[in-house]
Amino acid sequence: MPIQIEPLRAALGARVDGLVASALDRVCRDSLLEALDTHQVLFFPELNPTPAQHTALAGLFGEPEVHIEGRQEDRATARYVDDENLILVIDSGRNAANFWHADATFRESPPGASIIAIRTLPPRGGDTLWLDTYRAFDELTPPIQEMARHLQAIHGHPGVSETNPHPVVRTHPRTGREALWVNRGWTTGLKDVPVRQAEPLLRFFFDTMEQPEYTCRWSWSVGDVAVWDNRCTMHYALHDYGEEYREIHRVMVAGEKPR
Ligand SMILES: O=C(O)CCC(=O)C(=O)O
Ligand SMILES: [Fe+2]
Repeated sequence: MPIQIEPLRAALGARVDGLVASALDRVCRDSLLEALDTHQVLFFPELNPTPAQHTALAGLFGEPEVHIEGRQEDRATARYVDDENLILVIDSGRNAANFWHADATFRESPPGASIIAIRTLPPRGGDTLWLDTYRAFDELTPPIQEMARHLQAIHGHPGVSETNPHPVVRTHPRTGREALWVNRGWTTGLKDVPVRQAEPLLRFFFDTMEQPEYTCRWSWSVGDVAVWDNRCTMHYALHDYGEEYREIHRVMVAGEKPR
């Protein structure tokens, strides 16, 4: 199946046309992975996958993982689309995700990619932003890059299941590129660095990362699908739609221990 890949007019991201959700077996997996490695986030307009097709699409990017809510308080009320708990329902009432983060970085091996389908949209608003964390690293001045390479960050949060240290600079296993890999959502400290030094350093990293120039933005139509590489991007779901309802379905695929 020939697919067309059109880069967005932004720092990262590409739109993929020509994919048919019912014929994923005919898709060239290598060309999709290559597109993800080049563009970091891919958008499939109005792909409208069924739950089985959603999981199958995710399977092209890695091994789908059973979805366990990070926050303990959310576990009892978590809703899944499928019996295997691979597809989590995320609604605007329980988790608006309007903060810069990569997914579940508090885990020892955080997910390698997330694949979401938008199912219900508010009448207006509800776009999502992604940010290029390779670029965030590349734009640091060399002595600061070198310092960052020596640091480990603590990822966790009161109420989430796990806390783990990860390198502040992560090397992508396929592209070999270095990304600045701390995020305001889950990074709480620096390993073996006193709070008084860690806090301003983390604030410096967050402030230098979170620049509009490093981002792309997607305005959703119902049925659109997005896939992002969790190793070299962060994202932010804009909550600019008040009390309106918004619902996405998410599959995550396994990643490795960051190095
Ligand atoms: O709702 C969105 O657009 C993205 C939410 C999010 O952070 C996620 O699914 O990981
Ligand atoms: Fe997220």
